[in-house]
Amino acid sequence: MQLTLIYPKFPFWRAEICRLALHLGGVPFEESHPARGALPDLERDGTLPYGQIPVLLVDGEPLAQTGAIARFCADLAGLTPRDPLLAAKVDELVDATTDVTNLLSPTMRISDLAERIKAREALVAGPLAQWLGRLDRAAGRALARAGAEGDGWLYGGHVTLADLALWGLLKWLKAGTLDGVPATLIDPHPHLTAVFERVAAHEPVRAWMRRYEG
Ligand SMILES: N[C@@H](CCC(=O)N[C@@H](CS)C(=O)NCC(=O)O)C(=O)O
Repeated sequence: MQLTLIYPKFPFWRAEICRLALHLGGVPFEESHPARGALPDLERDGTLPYGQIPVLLVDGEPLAQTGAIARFCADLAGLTPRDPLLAAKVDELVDATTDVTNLLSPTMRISDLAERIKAREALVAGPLAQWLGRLDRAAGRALARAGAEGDGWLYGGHVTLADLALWGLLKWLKAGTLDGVPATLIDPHPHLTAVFERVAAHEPVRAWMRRYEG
């Protein structure tokens, strides 16, 4: 099976969880890094069904939407829990990660710095704080249910898309590169912090991320 992930060479979580899942499972894939401004042309020629990225070409057939692509990659990689409920809980967390991202996405299009910061500060004080609380409680419940056997992973006792998606989202929020979003935002959330640190310390993930440092 020929797999080509279409996304810029940038470790944003939407693409990164797909790349990481394939990498962790030893599934070969290629990457195509579209130029800035190329999306309309790629939509016109049928490569991007909804005009958005990421898209995974599977033997030339475009698969869109982060959740669907990530689940497909995780299935190929053997990272999806066998228990259907746990597999669905993983999907749930990936979708929740998308919801949080969607809160911030409109602010990316605000060109005026002061306005962008104001919009993000309102999110940080309101909906973003509420969503981080929800994610922290969800992670806390999953970690408590997994117990010591879970080895610090949310579901199934091994790394899944749920851990990778949360880590990727938190890495973005903690980076200090989003004007108006303090890098300390996650500090009051112990379960999110635990998941973040568990993934960040996972050697195969560290090895993969070093590719962006060169
Ligand atoms: N619902 C899509 C949203 C993807 C999305 O918003 N991607 C951004 C880049 S991270 C994009 O394509 N933006 C350009 C646009 O929406 O026109 C998904 O879950 O994959």
